[in-house]
Amino acid sequence: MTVSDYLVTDDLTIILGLVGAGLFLLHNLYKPQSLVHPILLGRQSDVARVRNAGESALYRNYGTGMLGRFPARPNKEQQVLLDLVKPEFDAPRTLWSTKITNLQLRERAVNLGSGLIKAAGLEPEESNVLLLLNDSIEFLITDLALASHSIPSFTLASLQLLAPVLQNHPPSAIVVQSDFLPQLLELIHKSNESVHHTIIVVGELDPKLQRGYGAVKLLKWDVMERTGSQEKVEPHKPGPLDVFTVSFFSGSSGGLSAVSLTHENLTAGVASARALLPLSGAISPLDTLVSGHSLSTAYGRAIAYTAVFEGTNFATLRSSKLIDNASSASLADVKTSDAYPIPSPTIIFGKPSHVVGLSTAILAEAKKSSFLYGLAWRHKFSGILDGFITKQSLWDRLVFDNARVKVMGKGAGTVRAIIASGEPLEESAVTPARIALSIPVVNVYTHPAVSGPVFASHPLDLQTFPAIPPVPSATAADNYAFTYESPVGPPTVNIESKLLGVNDAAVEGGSDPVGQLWVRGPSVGKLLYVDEPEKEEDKGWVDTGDRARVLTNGTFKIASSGVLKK
Ligand SMILES: *[C@@H]1O[C@H](CO)[C@@H](O)[C@H](O)[C@H]1NC(C)=O
Ligand SMILES: *[C@@H]1O[C@H](CO)[C@@H](O)[C@H](O)[C@H]1NC(C)=O
Ligand SMILES: *[C@@H]1O[C@H](CO)[C@@H](O)[C@H](O)[C@H]1NC(C)=O
Ligand SMILES: *[C@@H]1O[C@H](CO)[C@@H](O)[C@H](O)[C@H]1NC(C)=O
Ligand SMILES: CC(=O)N[C@H]1CO[C@H](CO)[C@@H](O)[C@@H]1O
Repeated sequence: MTVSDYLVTDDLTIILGLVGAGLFLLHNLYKPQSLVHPILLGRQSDVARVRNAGESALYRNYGTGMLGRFPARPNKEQQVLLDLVKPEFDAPRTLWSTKITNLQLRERAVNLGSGLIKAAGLEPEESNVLLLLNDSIEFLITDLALASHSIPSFTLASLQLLAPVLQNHPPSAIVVQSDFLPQLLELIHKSNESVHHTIIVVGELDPKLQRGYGAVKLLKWDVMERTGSQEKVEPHKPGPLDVFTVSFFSGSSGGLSAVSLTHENLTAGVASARALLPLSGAISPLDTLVSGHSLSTAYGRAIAYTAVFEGTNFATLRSSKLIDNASSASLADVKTSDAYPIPSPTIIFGKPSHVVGLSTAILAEAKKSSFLYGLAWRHKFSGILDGFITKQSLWDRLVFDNARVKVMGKGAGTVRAIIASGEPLEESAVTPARIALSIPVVNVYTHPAVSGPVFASHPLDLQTFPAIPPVPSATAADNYAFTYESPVGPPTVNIESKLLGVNDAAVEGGSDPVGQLWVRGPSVGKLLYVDEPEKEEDKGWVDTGDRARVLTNGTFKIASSGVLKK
C-alpha cells in the first residue's frame, strides 16, 4: 500500500463526512414550516355570541367580522355588470376563442344592445330574454347588452327546465344557438306559445325553418350586432339594486325553482370568488381560468365575470355545455379546454370528479413508472402532516413531475390551484389529491341561489384528521370509500349562515350544531318560486335545502343525500 492510497481513503471519509453533515444541516434548516399557522385554522368564522332557541349562532367569515361590512363588490367602481369590464384595463386576453380587449367587448355589447332594441323591438324594463346558449363569447356579449339596457335575462341550469319555463314564464324573446333551433321551434309549436316569440339565432340560420314556423320572428344575432353598430341607442342605465337575471334551476325535490339576482348580488359573487385564493397568490391578468360551471348558473356566471374583471384568459370545459351536453366531469373533460387558443390553465374551477380524475391518474402513473413511489408518497405525506406542501421537492422531480406531465400535459407546470365544487368532495380523496397535485385544492360549497361560493376551505389548510392509509393503491375503487361529510370551510366573505332545527340540549352540552342550512348576504339572490311551499324567505334568509354540521373552528360540513353521520 502506498501513501497515496491512504490519502484517497481519507479524502473519501472526509467527503462522506461532509455530505452527512450537509444533509443533517439541510434537513434541519429546511424542515418545512406550516404554510398557515394552525392557530388561524382553529378559528375560521366569526361566531355571534348569542343564538336563538332551535338555531345555531350566526357565522360569518373571520375576515368580514361580525361588525364588518360585506365587500359587495370588488371595488367601489363596480356597481353594475358592465362595470366589471373595466374600461381602464386595455390589455387583450382570450375569452374562449376570441382575443379581445375590454373596450372591444364593451363596444360589441353596446352594438348588440342597440340592435336588440332597434331591430328586435325589445323594450327596457319590459322585455325579458331567455338565453339558450352554450358558454361562449356570444353569451357574455348578450348578457352585458341586456343588462346595460335593463332587460332581465333568463337562464336555465339544465335543458330539462326549458319546457316548464316556456309554459309557465314565457319570455319575450329567446337567444338560441342555431344547432338547437329546430328542437326549440318544435317545443314552442307544441306549447302553443308561438305567437309571442322573437327568436335571435347565434350562428347560421336555415331559411327553411323561417318558412315552417311563420308566427315566430327569426332574427340573426350577427345582424342585430351589425345593425346596432350603425345606429346606437343610449343604454337604459340600471342601478346596482335592479334585477338583471332570473336563474331557473331544479329545487331539492326536482321541481322548478328560480332565483332573481341583482347587479349587486353578482358583483358580490365576484368579490367572494376573488377572495378564494390567498392574497399572495391572487388572480392576475397573467392567469388563465378554466371553468366547469355553466354560465347559466349563478356560480358559473360569477366565475366567468371574475375572469372578465381580472382580465384573465378564460374558457369553459365541455361538461358545462347547456346544449348537447354528453360530457361528464372527468379527467378527459379537464382537457377539453385545450381546444381553445388560450394559454395553459393556471386555475381550474372544476368539480370534485375533476380533482379525483386528475389525482387518481397521476398517482397511478407515478406508481407504474417509479420504484420510489412508496418512499416519495411517505415524504410528501409527512410534509402534509407538518402543514406543508410543495411541487418543488426532490420527490416531485424524481417521481411526480413526470407523472403530472403525462396526465396533464402543459398544465402540469402551470395549474396553480384547483377549486372544486358542485358535488361533495370525499374526505378520503383530499390528501391523495394534495400529494398528486401539490397545489392548493380548495373545497367549495355552492348553491343555485347564490352567485359565487358559499363556503370555501382555506387554500393552505392541509389538516387531515381521519386516518389515511400511508401508501394507498392508486385506483379509485379501493381508495375512495363513500362518506357523507365533506368539510367545506367557513362562510366566504359575503355570506352569513346559520343552522335551523338544532338540538338545543345537545348544543348546550357542547356538541357541534347540526341542522338545516340557511344563508343570507349580498351574493344571495331572492328565491322567486320554490318547489316546496314550506320553504319561505325570511328577511333575506334562504333555505339551501341542505343539512350541515358546524365544527368548533367555524368550518362547515354538508351532508350529502340528506344523511348526516352523527
Ligand atoms: C295546444 O293547443 C291544442 C289545440 O288547441 C291543444 O289540444 C293542446 O293541448 C295545446 N297544448 C298545450 C301544451 O297547451
Ligand atoms: C341581493 O342584492 C340586493 C341589492 O341589489 C340586496 O338588497 C339583497 O340583500 C341581496 N340579497 C340578499 C339575500 O342579501
Ligand atoms: C353537463 O353534464 C354534466 C354531466 O352529466 C353535468 O354535471 C352538468 O351539470 C351538465 N351541464 C349543464 C349545463 O347542464
Ligand atoms: C378545522 O377546520 C378544518 C377544515 O378547514 C377541518 O379539517 C379541521 O378538522 C378543523 N379542525 C379542528 C381542530 O376542529
Ligand atoms: C363547446 C361548444 O360546443 N361550444 C359551442 C356552443 O355554442 C356556440 C354557439 O353556437 C358555438 O359556437 C360553440 O362552438
